[in-house]
Amino acid sequence: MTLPPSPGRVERYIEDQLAGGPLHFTLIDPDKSRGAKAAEVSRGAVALGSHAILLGGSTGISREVMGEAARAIKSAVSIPAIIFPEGPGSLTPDADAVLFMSLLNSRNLDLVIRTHARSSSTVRRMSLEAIPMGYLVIAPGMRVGEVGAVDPVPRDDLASATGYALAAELLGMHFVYLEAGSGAPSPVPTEMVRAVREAVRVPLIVGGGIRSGPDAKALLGAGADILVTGTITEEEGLGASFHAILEEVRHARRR
Ligand code: 1GP
Repeated sequence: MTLPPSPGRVERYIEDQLAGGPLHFTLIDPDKSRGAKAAEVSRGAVALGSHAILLGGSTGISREVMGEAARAIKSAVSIPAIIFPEGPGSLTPDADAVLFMSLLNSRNLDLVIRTHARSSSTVRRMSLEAIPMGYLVIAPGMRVGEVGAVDPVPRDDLASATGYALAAELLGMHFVYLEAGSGAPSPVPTEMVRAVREAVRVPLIVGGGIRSGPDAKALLGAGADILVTGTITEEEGLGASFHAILEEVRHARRR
């Protein structure tokens, strides 16, 4: 019998960091922030205490653009550059890992499992670390809700959210991501984060619509393990809101 592979280097880094409290990941869209710009944003994010860079966002990011961003980031900072994929076309061995994620509440089976079946051998051939993750879109869902053919979980349907999240854990996924959608007017409700946190054992990632220190504080207080922000740096750079969000994460890590 051959044992399944143990968690890879990036996953072990995340586990180690989580032992010290909650984390923050900075989402960069390599189509909007090409190589040097992606490196500059990463340097700033690291200086403020962000723990990893997620590369993704728009649709149709090419392997070349993704690779250029990953290489630039890796030469600028030592935190991992992780692909947050929107399809197999952007996979590159230049990144440290890929979130190998199933869009749990999509009506499109391609996004649940079929694309994974088609791209799994590429991931293995690239020796790209795959981090198994359940990705659950909560209303309003924004663009990912549309392009992902999602039946968004209603914001007050805690039972549905916990059901999906626990199913992901029982299927062997190592992380659950609650996504309100990039640019959502407000983040995933704190009551939902609290309910899911209580239901599952795996780390809980929360993103979409986090724009301020108070947003971050409320989600961390509800038990979010990892906060993801993207729009805030695209719109304001590493400004006051980004500082305030990272300050809340630092504060939670000191507790
Ligand atoms: C999107 O959850 C992330 O996948 C980040 O959302 O752009 O709203 O920060 P924002």
